[in-house]
Amino acid sequence: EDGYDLWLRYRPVPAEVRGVLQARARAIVAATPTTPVLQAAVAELQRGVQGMTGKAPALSTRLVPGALVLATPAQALAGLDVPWADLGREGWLLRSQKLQGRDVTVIAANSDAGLLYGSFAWLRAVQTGANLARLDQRSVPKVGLRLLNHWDNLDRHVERGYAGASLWDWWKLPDILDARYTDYARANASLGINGTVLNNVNSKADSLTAPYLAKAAALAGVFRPYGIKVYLSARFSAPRELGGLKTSDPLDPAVRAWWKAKADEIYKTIPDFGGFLVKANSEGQPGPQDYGRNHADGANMLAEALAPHGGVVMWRAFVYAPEAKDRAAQAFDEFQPLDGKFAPNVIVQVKNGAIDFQPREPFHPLFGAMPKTPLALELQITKEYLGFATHLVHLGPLFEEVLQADTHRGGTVARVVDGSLHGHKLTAVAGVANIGTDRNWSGSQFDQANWYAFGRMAWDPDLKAAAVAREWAAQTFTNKAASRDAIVDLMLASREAVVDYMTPLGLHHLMDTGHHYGPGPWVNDLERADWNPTYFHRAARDGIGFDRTRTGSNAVAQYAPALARLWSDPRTTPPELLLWFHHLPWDHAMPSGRTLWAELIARYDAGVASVDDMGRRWAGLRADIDPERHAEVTAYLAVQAREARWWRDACIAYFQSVSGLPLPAGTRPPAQGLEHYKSLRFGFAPGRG
Ligand code: BDP
Repeated sequence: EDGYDLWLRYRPVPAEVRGVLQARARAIVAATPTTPVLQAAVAELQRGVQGMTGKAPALSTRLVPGALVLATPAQALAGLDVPWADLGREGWLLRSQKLQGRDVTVIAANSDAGLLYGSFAWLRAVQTGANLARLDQRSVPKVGLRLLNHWDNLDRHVERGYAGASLWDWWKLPDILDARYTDYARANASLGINGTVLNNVNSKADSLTAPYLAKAAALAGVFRPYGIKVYLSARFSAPRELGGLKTSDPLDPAVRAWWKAKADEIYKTIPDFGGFLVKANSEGQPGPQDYGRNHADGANMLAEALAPHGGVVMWRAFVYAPEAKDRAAQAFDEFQPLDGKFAPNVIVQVKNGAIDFQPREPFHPLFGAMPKTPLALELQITKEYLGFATHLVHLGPLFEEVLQADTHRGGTVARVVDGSLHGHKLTAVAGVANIGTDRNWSGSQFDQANWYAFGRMAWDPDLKAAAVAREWAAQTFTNKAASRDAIVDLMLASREAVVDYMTPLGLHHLMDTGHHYGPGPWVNDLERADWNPTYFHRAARDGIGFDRTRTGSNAVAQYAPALARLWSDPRTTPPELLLWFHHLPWDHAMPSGRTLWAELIARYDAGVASVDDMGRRWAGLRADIDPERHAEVTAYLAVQAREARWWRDACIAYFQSVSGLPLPAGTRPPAQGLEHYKSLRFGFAPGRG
C-alpha cells in the first residue's frame, strides 16, 4: 500500500459482501460496438469488480439477471423509464430495479461520458458500502468545465509542486506514453474532472510550437476516452516570440491573424482542444497593457481566434502592480469596470480570495460584482501556503467556506460560479493541481483527499466537505464506520489548525520569502512592498492588522454594501477575519473576553494543540490502517507537530518584539529567541517560482 491506487483501490471485500456484489454484477450490458469512452467505463467496472470479488463480469448483449446495464436513450431498452431530460449532457442515474422481469442495476446517461461518470459512481457506492439492492441516485454536474491547472514547466519542474516532478515527460512525448497518463485520467474521470491545462500559467511560448502541440495531442489521445480535454496556457507575447512580429498588440491585425492561424493549427492537431488559460500583466508576464490595451482587448482577441472551433479563453484576474495602494483591491479595480466587455467565450478566472491562496481569506470581492461576465473559481489544491505536502491540511472545509460564502448580491459564491445567479451557461471551476511523479501522486497520502475534494466539489459545489471526506476515507482507508469517522474528524479539524498555528484572526501572508513554507513575519526588505509580510500584518507598537476600512485602503467597499457595512466595524467582523480588515490596538477586547494580544497567543496555542490531537487520533487508528501508510502518516504528523510549534514560537517572538508586551500569565515562552528564527535559511525548497 504505497498510495498509488488512490481511492480506486478495489481491494477484496469480505466474503459476505462478495456474494452480494457478484449477484449485482453478473454481466455488463452495453451498446455495441462500444466507443472508446464506453470501453473505458466497461473496463473500469470490470477492473473494480475483479479487484473486489476476484471475478470480472463479462460484457453481454443479453439482459441477464444481476446485470449492470449501461443505458442511453439511443438503445431504447424496453421497459426502461428514465427522466432523460433531467440528466443533461454529463449527468447519470443509478438504480436497482426490475427490467423485463430481471433484477438489474441501471446506469443511465445521455452520453458515454455520463455512463463513465455513472460507472465510477456505482464503484464509489460499492466501496462506500451502499445497499446495492436499493440504489436510487442521480447527479448532474452544476459546473460545465471542471479543470485541473498544472503549473508544470517543460523541464518537468512544477511551480508550487511538492509531489515530485511533472507527470508530463515532454522529452519522450509524443512517442512514449507512460502508463501513468491513463491512471491519471481514470482518477480524474472518477471525480468528473473533464479538462486539464497542461502547462504553467507562467508559460513558455514553446508550448504553442508544432513539436509541443504534437506532444500535447498525444496526451489528449490518452485522456479522450476519459472525457478529458486538454487546454494550454498561452503566452501573450507568442506572436513576437514565435511569429517574428514586431508587436503582440491585441488590436494589431497581423497579431490577430497570427492567433487565428495558430488556433487553426492547434485544432488540426487536437480537434477537441479546450482552449487557452492566460496569465497576463501579472507578476511580470506579458499582456495587453504592454500596448496600452486592457484585459478585455487581450482576452477577446484570443476568443475570436478560438470561437470558430468552440474553444474558450480563461483569462485570469490574479493581477497586482507595485504601485497599488492595497494589493487586495487591485484585481477588482482592474476587472470590475470591464464587466460586460468580454466576448461570450471568455470566462474570467478568479482566485478564491483577493490575495493569494492563504490559509484563510474572505471570498474574492469580484464574485457577484460582475454580473455580465462568467466567472470561474480558481482554487489551489497544491498547498503552497499551507505546509506543502508535509502538513496534513484537508482543504474541503476551505473550499466549502468559499463556495457557501454569501456575496450579499443575491446568492453564494457557488451560485455565481455555477452560473445560476446571473444566467451564464459558460461555467468553470479550476484547481491548481497537487499531482506529480511521487508514487502516491500528491506528495502525501492525505493530500490525495484534496484532489478528491476538489473534483467532487467542482462537480457539485454544494456538496458538504464532511460528506466528501467520508467518501474519500472509506474508499482510501477503511469502511469501518468508527475509524472512517475518526479519520474524517481529523481531516475536518486540520484546516482550522493550520489557520491557528500560521495566520490566526485574519492575518495573512506571514510566510517566509520565496518558499512560503515557514514563518517570516519580520520580512520587510523585499523589492516590492506587497511581497513583505510586514505590509500585510502592519504590526507596530500601536496594534496589528491591515485597515481596509474607510480610514485605510477601503478595500472593504468592494463588497456588497450590506457586507461592507458588517465588515467595516470590528464588532460585527467575524474574529477569523478581524485583522484582514482592521488595524486594532493590542488591548482591543475580543468576544472571548481576552485582549487581542492574549487572543492571538491563545490561537497559536490552539493550533499547536490541535495538531497534537490529530497525532493522537491517528495513533488510535493503527489497528485499522495498513502499517505502511499508517507509519508514513505518523511520521508526517510528527514533523507537523514540531513545525506548528516553530510557527507559533517564531510568530509570538516576533509580535512580542513589536508589541513590547509581556506574555500573558501561563504562556509558554518561545523555545528560542527571535534572532534564531530569523537566522534560519532554506535553500533548495521545492516548487519555487
Ligand atoms: C502565486 C505563486 C506563483 C504563481 C502565482 C499565480 O506564488 O508561483 O505564479 O501565484 O497564481 O501563488 O500566477
